[in-house]
Parts: sequence; C-alpha cells; structure tokens
Amino acid sequence: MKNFKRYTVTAALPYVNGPKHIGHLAGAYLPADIYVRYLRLQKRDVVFICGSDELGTAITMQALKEKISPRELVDKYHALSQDCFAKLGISFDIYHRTTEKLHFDTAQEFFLDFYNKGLFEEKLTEQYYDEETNSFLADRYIQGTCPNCGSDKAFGDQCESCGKSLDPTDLIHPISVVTGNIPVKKETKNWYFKLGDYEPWLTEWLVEGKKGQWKTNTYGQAKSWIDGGLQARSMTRDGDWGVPVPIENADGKILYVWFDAPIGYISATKQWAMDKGVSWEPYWKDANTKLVHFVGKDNIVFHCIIFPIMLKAAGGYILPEDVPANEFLNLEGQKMSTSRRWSLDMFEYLEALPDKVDELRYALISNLPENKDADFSWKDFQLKVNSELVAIVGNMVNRVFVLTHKFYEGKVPNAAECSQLKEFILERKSKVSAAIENYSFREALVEAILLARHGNKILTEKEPWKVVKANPHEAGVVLYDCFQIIANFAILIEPFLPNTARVLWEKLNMQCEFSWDRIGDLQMVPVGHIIQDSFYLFSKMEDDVIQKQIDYLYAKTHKEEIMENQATEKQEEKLISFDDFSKMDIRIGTILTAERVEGTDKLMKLSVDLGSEVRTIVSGIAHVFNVDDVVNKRVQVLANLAPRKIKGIESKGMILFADNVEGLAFVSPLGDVPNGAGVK
Ligand code: B3M
Ligand code: ZN
Repeated sequence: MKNFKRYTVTAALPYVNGPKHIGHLAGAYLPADIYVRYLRLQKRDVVFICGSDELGTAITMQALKEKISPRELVDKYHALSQDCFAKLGISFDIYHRTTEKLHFDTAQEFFLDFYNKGLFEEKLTEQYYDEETNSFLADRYIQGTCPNCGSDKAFGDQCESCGKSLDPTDLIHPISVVTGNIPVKKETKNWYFKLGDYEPWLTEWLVEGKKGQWKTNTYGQAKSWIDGGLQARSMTRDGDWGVPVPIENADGKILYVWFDAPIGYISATKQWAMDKGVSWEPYWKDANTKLVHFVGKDNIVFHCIIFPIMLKAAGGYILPEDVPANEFLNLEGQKMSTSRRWSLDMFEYLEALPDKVDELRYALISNLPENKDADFSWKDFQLKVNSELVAIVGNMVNRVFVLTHKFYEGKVPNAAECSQLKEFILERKSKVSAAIENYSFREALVEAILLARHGNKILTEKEPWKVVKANPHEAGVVLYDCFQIIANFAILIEPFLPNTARVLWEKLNMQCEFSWDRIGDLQMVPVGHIIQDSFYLFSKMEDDVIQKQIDYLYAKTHKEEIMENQATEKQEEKLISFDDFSKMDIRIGTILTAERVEGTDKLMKLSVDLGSEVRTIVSGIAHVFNVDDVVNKRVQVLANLAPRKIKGIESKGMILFADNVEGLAFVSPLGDVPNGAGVK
C-alpha cells in the first residue's frame, strides 16, 4: 500500500435543514472521526474537513415550513449541528459553512473556469413557473398526483409514496407548494455539464482502477451509473438562495447545490489553512496526499463521479483515493424518518444522557452499517453498555485499582517484563491498524476490546487477591502487567472512545503523550507510581432509564399518526379502479329450484332464472336457509364469475348476499325488475 505523506479527510457536509440524527453519525461522521484520530495518533499530517451545507432547496423548503428566513434557519441548525458534533467528540479541524464568502468565491472560480474551458452546454427547457411569486419552481416545490401510484402528495422529483423518480412535468394536476397556484410552463436557460465527455476517463480511473479496492457497495453503485451512460447535467438553477452564476446574462441563476457543496471541502480547507498559517494547496494538489471522502450511501454518485469529474476538469487536483460509504442505520427496526419523527436526534440523545457519549459511540461503532443496513435499539444499547463496557472494560480497571489500594498503598507494584503480554498487545495493535485502514471499524473495535478482556482473564486466572498473602511479589507482578494493559488500552481505544482514554490517563495520574508508536511498551506505568482512587469507568444502564427513552421515541412519533397512515394505506390497498368494477357482470334473477347437496352442511344447489337462461349455481347457504325459504326469492347474481366445480356440480356464477347478524340476508331488487336486468 502506498505510504502517503498527508491526508485530507472529509465527511459529507450535512444539510442544515433540521437536527441530524444518530443515523447520520453512524453513516459518515463517526467512522471518519475514528479514522482521523487514528492517523493523528500515528503523527500523520491530516486535516479533517466538514461544515454545513447551507444552500439549495432542502434549506428554502424547510424555512418555508418553519416560517422563518433561510438565513435564520441555517444559523439555527448550523449552531446546533456544530455543538452536537463537538459534544460527541467528532474532532473536525474545521466546521465551515457554504454561506461564507470564501466559499462563494471558490465555487464561482470553478464555474468560471469550466465555462471558459467550454465544458458547459446552454440549454433551454420548459420549467414550471409560479406567476404570483414570479419565480421558477424547483422540483421539490411542485406537488401533484403521482402518475404511477395515484398519491396526491408526489413531488416534482420523486413520489415518496411509491418511490418513483419523476420529472415535474409527469405530475397530474401540479400545484405550487409556495402559493397553491397552478404553475405555468415557461422557458428557461441553464448550463449543463457534459459529463459524458468524461466517460472514457472514468472507466479507466474508476471502473478499472478501483475494482477490488473500494467497498463493493460504493464501487457497484458508481459503476452502474457509469454503465447507464452519463447525461449532461444542469449545474445551475433559477433561484436566489445560492451562489450566483458568475457570468453575464445570468440574473436570477444560482449554482446547483451539488455543484457548490463538494467545493465546500476545498473552501473549508482554505479557511483552515489560513487560520493556521499554512498553505491549503498541498492538501488538494500534492500527489502524496490521500484524499478520503466519508459519506452515506445516498451521496455515492456525487463523490465518486460528479466531484471527481469536476476535480479532473479543473486540473491539478488529486482525486479521492477512497469513498468509504456506509449503508443506513435503522431505529428499533424501522427506517429513520425526519418527517415521521422516527429518529433519535443527536441533540435529543445529548439532552437525555449528556455524560454517556462514549457509550453511544461504542454502541454505534459496534453496529456500524458498514456493509448492510444495521439497527439501533435501546435494548441493544443497554446490553452493550452493561455486558461489555461495564462488565468487561470497567470491571477490569476497577479491580486493578481496588487491589492496588488494598494491598499496595495505591502504588504500582513490582515489575516483570512479560514477553507473552507484549506479543499479545502488539498483535492487537497491528490488527486494529489493519482494520481501521480497511475502514472496518466494527472489527477494529472488537480487536481493541480484546485487550481489556485479556486483563480480566489474567486477573481471573491468577487471582492476585488470594496469592498476595503467601506471595506478595507474584501478585504484584500480575497487577503491574494489568497497569501496562490499561495504559496500552488507553491509547488503542482513543480513536473509538476518546473520553474513556482521557479518564484512564487521569486516573493513572499520568500525562499521556498519545502516540500509536507507544503501544507495546510494557513500562509505560512505572513501579512505585501513585495512582488515583479507585473508580468505575462506566455505570450500568438501568431498565427505567432505557424504558424512558423508548417511551419518548414512541410518544414523539405520534403513534396514532403512524396507525392512521397504516389504516389509509390498507384502505388504499383495497381500492379497485372503475375498470375493475365494470368488469363485473351483475344481474337480477329468480331462484326457481333448490336442493341440499348430499354430504355437506352448507351447500345448496340452485337453479336461477337469469332471463335469457337458467343457471345452476352452488351456494353456501344451507346452514342459514331451508329450501322453502329460498325458492322464488329474487337475487343478484355475479354472472361472469368463472365456472367452478363444487362437489362434482358445475356452478356458474355467484349469488350475492348481505352479511347480517343471523348470517346472511337476500339482496333483492325493489320494484318491478325483470330477470336478467344488469346491476351497475
Ligand atoms: N448535504 C447531502 C446530505 O446531507 C449533502 C451532502 C453534501 S456533501 C458535499 O446528505
Ligand atoms: Zn407514486
């Protein structure tokens, strides 16, 4: 594997259209943070870039909903996201914003460069326009009836009921979400990036170059896009909440949000470098820099195809070495959804359990949706905390501290170099490294925890609390080893559980120079060193605390709302079209004769006069009516039901009855209706 001199690591810039949930955390930010913390421990030159994606219709739509300006909206949620990420220990080097001037300038430079290079084609298309607000309507601003499923809440780009992607002009009865008016079609000009020109290059760089290197989900999605052929894509929009298109005669035109957002990584790097007094360019332009984009699976195409094409077109830029994309995290077995309020938002978690940050990190990392969707449940969270963090890690550390105070006056006892222990630690170190470098963070965490398990095992096997009376030296050696395990573990675990690592060093009463190189050192905690009082690293999550969270989630989601939706969905499933109805040939008839079918309780063989013919029909009514009750009754018959053989008798049609408490009631016509008359 190539050894890089420098690392530029990005995590998808979250839209600030609302609070972000733990699914976002597990999708991109937590894995990226582990990776970056690991690189920092290795003393690599790394910059970790993120920030708020503050432009585009995701923002303006939400502002409209919340009845505040886009500016107020982005200020509110930018602050919230930034605060939550900081509290959850996501260690960005910069958390920038795409509404900054530096970002506008950078994005415009890119656009102008492409424009001057002739990479765009200008196209006139018809788009919906709201005459009241005098503005073109972005796809999301048009709602109407879905041509596919008939839902009347479909958006111009997609129907959320059936999932079909749409073009605004596909909608039946379109209306403007802003005013409720029926929009008109108007011609508008936009600039389309000719992505197709880059197909041969993409085939070489990605399809051939990344095969077997990138995760299969990432590679597969990107490849199937390329295989499908790349159409020119509009990089501009009509609107005002965005970066203005920096050319003449482009009034009212802004850059498409997916054009400017990834450039946001670059503008953020520029700001960071400026603040630090270094040059930004090596982080984006030096071939010795490894560029890695952490994203969720819904962002794959933009990071694997469109942004790389932009970087290639700009020239002089490096390309992403990898795009480790995660799948989705479900919550209590259901897909997270902001609109249904089925989510665990970062701020909600932090409000409920502010001092349980590493517990959340642990539960999420051990369950990251790395290769397939995963599920977060509160019960599982409780189990992980109690049976792993408390029972394994916390217990091991506590026992070592308690015994040291009890038998050795709180001082680290006798030393003895143990080669087996060293080997075991070095093996963990290399396995954790390999797993992290392969973006297998779940596996890396398991490997790291093995070290704490090992400490427990030594204690249980060697029983120093028993040995100490007869042989205080031997018992001391065991504890000495355990202190080295704790110190090594504190470094090994830092990328995953940074708070835990810090607490361990504090309690060891040591200043740690965190460095990956030190892992394997069995003299980190010296003999005679005085430690702090014994303590519990983690505390048990009690049932009532967990239940409270579960109750909160259900209350928030408005149980009834979900049930209501399910009820209407069920009803919708039962609906038939008029065409279906008109296929039914229902006619009036009169029952002429009736006899019970031998050997059955329920069946009666009837002959029914349908005007032009007399039909034999077998009907399941013998348990309700006598033969005499039935003869001469006027009935409705479904005449074109496919004939069926029942007990050897061919039955042609079905007599309709109403369900009532007694069982069945005749549905006879009122008034003088001839046999054979149609019912519609
Ligand atoms: N804001 C989409 C998202 O939040 C988008 C990512 C931009 S990364 C350049 O999922
Ligand atoms: Zn639909």
